[in-house]
Amino acid sequence: MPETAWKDFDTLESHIAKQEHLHARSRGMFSDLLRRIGVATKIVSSKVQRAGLLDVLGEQGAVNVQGERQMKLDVVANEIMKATLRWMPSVVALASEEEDEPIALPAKCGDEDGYVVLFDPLDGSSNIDANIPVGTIFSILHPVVPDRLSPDNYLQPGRRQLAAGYVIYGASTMFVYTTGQGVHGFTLDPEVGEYVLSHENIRIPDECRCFSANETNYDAWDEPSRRFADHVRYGNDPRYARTSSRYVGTMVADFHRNLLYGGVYMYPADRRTGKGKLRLLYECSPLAMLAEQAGGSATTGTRRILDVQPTELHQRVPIVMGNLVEVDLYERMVAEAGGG
Ligand code: P6P
Repeated sequence: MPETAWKDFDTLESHIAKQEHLHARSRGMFSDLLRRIGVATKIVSSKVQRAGLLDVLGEQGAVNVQGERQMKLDVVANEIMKATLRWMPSVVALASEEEDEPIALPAKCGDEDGYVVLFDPLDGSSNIDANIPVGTIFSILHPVVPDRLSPDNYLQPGRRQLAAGYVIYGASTMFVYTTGQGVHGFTLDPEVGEYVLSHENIRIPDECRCFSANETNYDAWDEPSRRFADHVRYGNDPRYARTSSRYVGTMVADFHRNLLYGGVYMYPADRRTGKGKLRLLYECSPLAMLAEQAGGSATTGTRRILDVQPTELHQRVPIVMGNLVEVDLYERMVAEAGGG
């Protein structure tokens, strides 16, 4: 690292501390919580980076609440997140994609000052055996009632999130987060063991370079979704002259690339079930907060993702997320078809 860079050696810890004043009631607990999420993800990163050498590849041999086959690393990452956060004096409850129900914790502080942490411990885990990037996604809320396990505390619309972020375990490990003051990215320096500020105030470029969707589902999409995909892929709009189809199958990886390059990610509802695949509380809401903070947007087609009132912990929603222009266009096409 060039000498000059050390002068500005801003780590996740120092950057979070600067955000601390934004949460006056937090008395340092907010910083502690974000730092602990950083610690947990460094541990997860160490497992992911050595996955081929440890007995953590392959399936766990169980099915989670989602009805999905658990990978060994799903379980490992989930246990690391729980073990790292469960002793936090400020955390009143945890909710995980890998847990059927939320977990109440014996927080020491008054519940009204506490935090509820929701997370997907290893997003895209089915890719892990092929060494394709995976990620951890987290969302932080304040509880709204004293009963720690009350659904009111976690069934909150995404606009009430205090912070949201993800860690992508790829060619490098990056921690990307927002507290409502922009989106900032930190690259893990394995020699130092610190997340170092590498991408300050990320803004999504106003160019739709990437179209990200599982296009084998095209025939199951409703008409506006098919019309939107055709417009971006085959239309004669010069805006899409340089647009390429890019789909990893890990939401965090597809989101991260589109955040830096510009692009749109879509996982519409299946026409038969009327449901989307991605989970609202610990996938769509946190990434939607990041998208909006970076100048983008995220919609179900008829509603801003951050305004969706959750009704159950593992609720799934359709989502189109990325450049503001594309999300607005999709919403218009849905409205023209009589949706919304
Ligand atoms: P499909 C991974 O299982 C995930 O939840 C997201 O990370 C990813 O974008 C999506 O599902 C992939 O789903 O149906 O394309 O395999």
